[in-house]
Amino acid sequence: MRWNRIRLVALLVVGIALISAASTYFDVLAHKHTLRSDLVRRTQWFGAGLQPQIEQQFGTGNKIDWAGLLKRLRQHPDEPSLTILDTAGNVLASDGDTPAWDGQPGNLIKRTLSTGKEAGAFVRMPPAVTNPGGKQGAQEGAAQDRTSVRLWYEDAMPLHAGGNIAGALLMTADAEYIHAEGIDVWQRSFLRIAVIVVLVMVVMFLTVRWFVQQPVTRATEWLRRLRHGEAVVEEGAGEFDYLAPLAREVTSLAENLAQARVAAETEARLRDQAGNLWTADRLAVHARDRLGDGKLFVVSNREPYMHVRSKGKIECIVPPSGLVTAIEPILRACDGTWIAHGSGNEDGAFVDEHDRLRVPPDERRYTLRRVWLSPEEESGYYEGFSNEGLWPLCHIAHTRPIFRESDWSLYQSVNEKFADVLLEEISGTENPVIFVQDYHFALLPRMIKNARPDARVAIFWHIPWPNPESFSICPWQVELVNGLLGADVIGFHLQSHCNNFLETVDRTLEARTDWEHFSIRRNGHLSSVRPYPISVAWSDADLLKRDDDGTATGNGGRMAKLQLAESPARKKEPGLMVPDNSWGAEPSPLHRELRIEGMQLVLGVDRMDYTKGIVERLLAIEQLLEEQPWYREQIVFVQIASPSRTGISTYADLRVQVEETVERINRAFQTTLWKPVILIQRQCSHDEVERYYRAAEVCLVTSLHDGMNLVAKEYVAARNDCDGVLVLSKFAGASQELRDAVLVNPYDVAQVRDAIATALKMTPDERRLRMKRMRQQVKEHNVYRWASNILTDVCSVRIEDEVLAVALNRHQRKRA
Ligand code: ADQ
Repeated sequence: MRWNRIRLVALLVVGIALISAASTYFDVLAHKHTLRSDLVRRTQWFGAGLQPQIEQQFGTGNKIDWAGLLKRLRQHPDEPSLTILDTAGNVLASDGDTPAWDGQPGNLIKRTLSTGKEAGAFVRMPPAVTNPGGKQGAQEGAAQDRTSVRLWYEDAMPLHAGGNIAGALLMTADAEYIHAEGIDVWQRSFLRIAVIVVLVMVVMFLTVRWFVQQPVTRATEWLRRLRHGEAVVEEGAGEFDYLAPLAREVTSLAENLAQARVAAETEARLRDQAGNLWTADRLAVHARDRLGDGKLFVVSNREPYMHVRSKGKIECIVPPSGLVTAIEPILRACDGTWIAHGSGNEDGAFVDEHDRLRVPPDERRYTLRRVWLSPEEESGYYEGFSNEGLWPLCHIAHTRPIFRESDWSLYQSVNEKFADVLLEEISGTENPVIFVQDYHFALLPRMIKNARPDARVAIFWHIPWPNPESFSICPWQVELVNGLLGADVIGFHLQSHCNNFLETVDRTLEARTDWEHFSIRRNGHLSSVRPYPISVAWSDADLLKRDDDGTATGNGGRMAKLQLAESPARKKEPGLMVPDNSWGAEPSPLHRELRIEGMQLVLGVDRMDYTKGIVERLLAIEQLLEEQPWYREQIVFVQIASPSRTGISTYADLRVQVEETVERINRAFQTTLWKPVILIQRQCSHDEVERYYRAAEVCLVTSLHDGMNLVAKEYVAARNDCDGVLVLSKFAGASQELRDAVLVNPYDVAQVRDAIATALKMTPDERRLRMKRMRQQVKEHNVYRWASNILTDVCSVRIEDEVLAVALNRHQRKRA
């Protein structure tokens, strides 16, 4: 270390010296060059002025007083000394200082006399050894050190008489001052440049120290603490801010490390508990075990990563959907492929020539294959047949389904398009496992199975399956059911949906339904029909906590204080009886942000969809405020509604109806400081929605009909303080599992009104007990378990040997 420092200092010193010397050398050269040119020019001008006067003397033919002439011509001692020579090079006269010139014509003079052209040169000679023409010069020269050599500039100029060369004029200028000035420049420049270089080095040193060395030292310390589990990821991320790519890599490394630690701890704990809890990592291991060499292919309408341009910037976003949470760990584990509609406005720019890209963008663990749809296809297949036809057909919400021939034909052709893409993707894979999502692809399983009987196919139907009478109004029910029966596993949320499906099959086409094993055999192929209640993720960190320890994180600490506190609003109306339900006296940050401190937040989170019962819950809030006035200025209802299927008129009408109802309630009850309903109509981030879940005292899920409803489970999962009350529609699939919610019939407005009041009045103990039980349910039946159950079932499907042989044969023929 010490040696390194010495070497560094030595290097700096040598470097500074070399840079300064080189730079000064070039300065001196340039300066000398300028001085020399200047001297040459001045001497030549001087000679040019004298030449005619001297030539005139040659022309007179009289005896010339050369010494007198030279005296007249050279008036100042600084001017070059003059020597006049005849054509043989003999000195006729000389004036002033001359170098140690031996009186013989030098090369310069010879050249001028022979060519008749002016010539000049710098020479080094001792001063005035011989001064043939001038006494004064000879005396001064003798006084000097005769051995010292000086620099001179000599210039020989031809002299003419009668058109012939009559002699030459030699001018000799002392150029020694050029040498002296060079030394002077050396001294001044070297010092100046050395100081500049030192200053630059000091600035560089400080820059490196402040902006590289110190942050790197702090970041190293942070990484060390992270390795020992003493720091959190966010703490150190800022250290690398100014080195963006490195920052991303190190932060993602740190995140992976933190996740690996949590996963290891969780696994250890799970083993210890011998519990039946599922995590993303456990699902990944399970998937690898089950799939073996096989690969998983997922097909869905919505893609897991979307490239969109917003505010002039391209972003890669994850559309909010529970599906990505559930499916991604499996695809990551087996490097599978997800096939989906490329619906982002910049999606095309991020795929290769096969329309594929690796995702997640910063990890690239599996392949996303994008399928492009024309506006007509989107409108007919997605908005038309799927959302105006199948969606209302399967939801009993009393909205009439619309079936158009043109939509049906586009639904078929888009299913074929996806089938073609899927077949292309699985062409090199033996025994692929295919997991199809939802009602957009009812025909896909049959198409795949026909082409690749060796593929194992599962489809999950995310919405309810209605009773056979309701389903029978669809003109293409046979084709839809037949398409679904191409799958080996058909999944629904609830057992009742499975029952409805089996009954529908019984009444629609030729097939053998087995009610004991819940399977259907058609044309020799067997499909199992099973309930897989979908769920939400449960954070690994939360898995390690127990809800019964009484001091959970989040708002948990708040609860103890709540028992003693009395809401300020309650104090100001002593005449009105509000039961002591001990809701928060200490407002959450969100309460403060919304300026509703001291009030209870009632929340709804939905897509703006008529099946979600948004208008019905608004009516219940209206009734509550009307009939139980003490709740005025006590509660605020926040409805977060993300715009959905906006191109369909039923959805546009619903939006108007919701906005009008909100306006009516606000107009009727609002005061200067209080607005009873806040309507937020936009897609929020997952974190934002979670903040609302954590702050809301009551969450309303009043779907008229819902396959499952993830909002109900998300609310429960977010409440790690074990507080909050869920009011839940009994027509939502989630009500089968969350029995501790306050269950309601959403069509009965008075019942919903009373349920909200019950929730607001519920004692902390009861809230806690109910929430604890619901949390246990969601924790144990989380989305990883959902995915693992389906995967287990589809992977254990037996493909008959003959089927495999046929498929293999066909495959080999194709390859050949
Ligand atoms: P959806 O009808 O879309 O799903 P749901 O299960 O409630 O309904 O899921 C909605 C998701 O969107 C939730 O994760 C929720 O957090 C999110 N969300 C809603 N509004 C939002 C907003 N404004 N901003 C951000 N996120 C928002 C279909 C079926 C359901 C079934 C699911 C899963 O209709 O019955 O539960 O599939 O299978």
